[in-house]
Amino acid sequence: MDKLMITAALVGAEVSPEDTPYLPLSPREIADEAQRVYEAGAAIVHLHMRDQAGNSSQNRTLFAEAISYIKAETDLIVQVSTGGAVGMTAKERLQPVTLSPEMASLSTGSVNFGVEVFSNPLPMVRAFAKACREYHVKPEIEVFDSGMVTTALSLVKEGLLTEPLHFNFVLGVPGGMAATAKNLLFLLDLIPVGSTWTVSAIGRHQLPMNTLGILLGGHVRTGLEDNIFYTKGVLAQGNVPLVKRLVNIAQELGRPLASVAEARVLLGLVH
Ligand code: KMH
Ligand code: ZN
Repeated sequence: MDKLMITAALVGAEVSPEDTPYLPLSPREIADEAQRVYEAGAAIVHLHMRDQAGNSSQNRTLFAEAISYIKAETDLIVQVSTGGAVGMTAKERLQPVTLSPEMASLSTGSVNFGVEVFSNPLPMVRAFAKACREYHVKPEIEVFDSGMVTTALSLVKEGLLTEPLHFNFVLGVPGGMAATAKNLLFLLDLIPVGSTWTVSAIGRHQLPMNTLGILLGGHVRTGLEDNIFYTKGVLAQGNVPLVKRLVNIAQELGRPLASVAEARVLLGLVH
């Protein structure tokens, strides 16, 4: 098995500061949280931004500020969100890609997202994949349902994505694929040999699916974007306790952690 890469999804778009007081909000707070998860063992940070009112924002300047702090203070791999929040326009969502971060998320299909729709029509997905190529950004393909793997493979045929692909299976979104072991195994059968993959899951599913990902030789994403609780009814006091718990589980299971330099090699970010 490869060494384990941990991604920390620090803030997300949907969690509200009223849900948890531990959400980092300003670029400075997000960068401070990035430094803490780096020290705890994360190799990648998945970034969303918030405006001064705490609402989700894809503003380029906010991303630029946070990324400049993170780069100055850590060696972390920065992965910006192109998902933003439900309802944002393609133009809004693409802004942080123009900063040429090392990675960006790329959702390859639409999905019901609770009572809303996270809309990713094919022409938009193609445009996002082209932008990633133009700005030399490695996409992480966000898979909420199995058709999104199929679409990613068709984008390889179209020349818009290049193998080896990196997938993130986001399980347990209400409207998307449920967070079950069977579903994860089914998805793993669909991806090309040589791909890397990580697993994220929402709420109480986060810990068991992350643990399964560690056991299966995949990689894991944790963080407040996906789950704000440490245990039932007990808030996680920031992203660090969630990262530290995975570091401990990996150690107990005999799976060594990838350094950030090793993660860059695993993801093909350096040659
Ligand atoms: N906020 C979700 C609608 C991504 O970052 O690319 C989309 C999302 C995925 O968070
Ligand atoms: Zn996200």
